[in-house]
Amino acid sequence: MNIKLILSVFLVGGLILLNEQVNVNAFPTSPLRARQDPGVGGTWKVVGKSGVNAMHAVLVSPRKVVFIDKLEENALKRPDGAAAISSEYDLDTNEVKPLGIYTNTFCSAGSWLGNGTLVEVGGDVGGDNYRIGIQTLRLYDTAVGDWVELEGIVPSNRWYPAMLTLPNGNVMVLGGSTAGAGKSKPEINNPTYMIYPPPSGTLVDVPLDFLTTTLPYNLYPMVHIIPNADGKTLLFMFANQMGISYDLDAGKTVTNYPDIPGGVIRSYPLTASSVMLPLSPTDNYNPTIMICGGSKTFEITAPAEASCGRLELSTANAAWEMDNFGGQGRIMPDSTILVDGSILFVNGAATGMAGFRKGSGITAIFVNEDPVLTPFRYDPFAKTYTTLASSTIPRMYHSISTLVPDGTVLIAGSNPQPKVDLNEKYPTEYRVEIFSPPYLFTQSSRPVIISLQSTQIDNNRINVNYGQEVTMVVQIKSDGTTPSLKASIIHHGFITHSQNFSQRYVYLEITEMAADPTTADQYIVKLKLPPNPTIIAPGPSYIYVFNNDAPPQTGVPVLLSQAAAA
Ligand SMILES: *[C@@H]1O[C@H](CO)[C@@H](O)[C@H](O)[C@H]1NC(C)=O
Ligand SMILES: *[C@@H]1O[C@H](CO)[C@@H](O)[C@H](O)[C@H]1NC(C)=O
Ligand SMILES: [Cu+2]
Repeated sequence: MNIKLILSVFLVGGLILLNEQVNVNAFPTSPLRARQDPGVGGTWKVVGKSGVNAMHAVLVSPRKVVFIDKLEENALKRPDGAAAISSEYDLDTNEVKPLGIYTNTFCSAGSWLGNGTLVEVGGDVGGDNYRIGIQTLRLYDTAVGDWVELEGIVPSNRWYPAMLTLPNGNVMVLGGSTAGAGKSKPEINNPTYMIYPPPSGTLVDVPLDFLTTTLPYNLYPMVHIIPNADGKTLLFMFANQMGISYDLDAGKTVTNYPDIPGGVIRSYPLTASSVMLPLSPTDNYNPTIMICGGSKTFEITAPAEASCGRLELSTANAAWEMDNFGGQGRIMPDSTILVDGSILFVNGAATGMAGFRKGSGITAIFVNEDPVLTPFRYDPFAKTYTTLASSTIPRMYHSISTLVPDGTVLIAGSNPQPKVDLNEKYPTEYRVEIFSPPYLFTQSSRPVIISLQSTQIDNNRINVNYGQEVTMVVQIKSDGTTPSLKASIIHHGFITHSQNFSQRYVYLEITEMAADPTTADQYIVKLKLPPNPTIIAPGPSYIYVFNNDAPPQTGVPVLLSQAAAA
């Protein structure tokens, strides 16, 4: 089953056909139709400065992104005068303000709790004006707008851990090492996971053998929830070249998938990126994982591999389907799911591995070289890559990319330096860029979402529940063609080191669409939210409707939860 079709509703001469179940065979093209304007590759614009290096990034509200760096001497200062290592970027003013982190966040991780609070865990040893952060857990509430640090509460050292939001709204922290390293080894491996808030009341580490099997390439393991109808907590875990599905409640491996072919190492420091392709109700959320990039050899002169694998996680005896990653080898790519369900592959390097510069000045050796400046748009239905407009700024080790609810992509960071250095060939990069994908330049009219559940759209999250049918009022200025709407819900995730903890894209069924008799160019659209939290994590997400490929002016921030018992 490769073709995923979305329930669409068509307006025929002002008459409305509701609940039209589209027959796969009767529909001539995939929902991501061929682009009308092949000449347009999107546009790049430098919009501001990040204040701290954007090693980690998270969209905290529709117009604000929080960056987290490692301990280093950034020019941006905290109120106490010390160099800031976290900042909040305002997409309207393009200004940054320092945030209050006081422990070292060097190579940590984050994920949202189901209640809408962000959790960030781990780091490294302390130093000037910063305390040790390797056992720190940090909380960020959008309403407060700053960090609260719980120092020393994490039971073991976590450097390079992965995190994800569980279907019950807790977060899981897994793996990493107990001390910094180029690659992991048995003496510093941390083959355990912990859950926060702890179900037993006490934070404990639980053994996870997979993290021993995959040594030494098991740092920042890739982990995703596998959608299922039973509401089971099934994890897809992948490191090195191996993937399994794991039943977290039973504590056992369910499936040992075949190794990804080709001998390419996918985990840190030969960093690939993993992405769960868009899920759809039309095929019962049949999950496909895609892992792209990496390298065969732990050598700084080794070329990156032009290789991706796709695997259907719930299909019996599924085999990896390999492709050539659009013909461009990359380590450290970022994979950002765009509003129309296509994947933007951006950033990274064509040689070497993740890591810092050795030496300095004319003897400097960069362990990642040959920055890849050209992004690709991948169409997950047609399985094709399209070359987009290039940036001019190398984005290598410690860079990020995140979707913004207005349909653009914020791209920042790159700091293959042990500490801030503005004079090297690849300096600490503070410039923030906005990439506007081609879908912002189509002829189709961009929808303006006026309200959801009768609540006007602003920067506040609207509460919605699994399985709920919600009503949206949408304005679509007539562009001479019949609006053709699709809808989705996106969890934007927490981004670091080419991973995106809990990123998820799910198409929504449009159950009804009718012209609003009171207002011209306005429509009442009913959407059905996914049935259970294995399909998309509870917590903050954004709902989008798009007209052909044209994204809305902005997606709607929601907090997705289980309905409270009546
Ligand atoms: C969410 O839960 C965490 C952990 O129990 C708590 O610290 C936080 O205050 C809660 N957030 C909200 C918004 O209730
Ligand atoms: C998810 O993480 C990747 C990092 O590989 C990042 O590029 C992307 O922007 C994130 N996705 C969203 C929807 O923000
Ligand atoms: Cu790092």
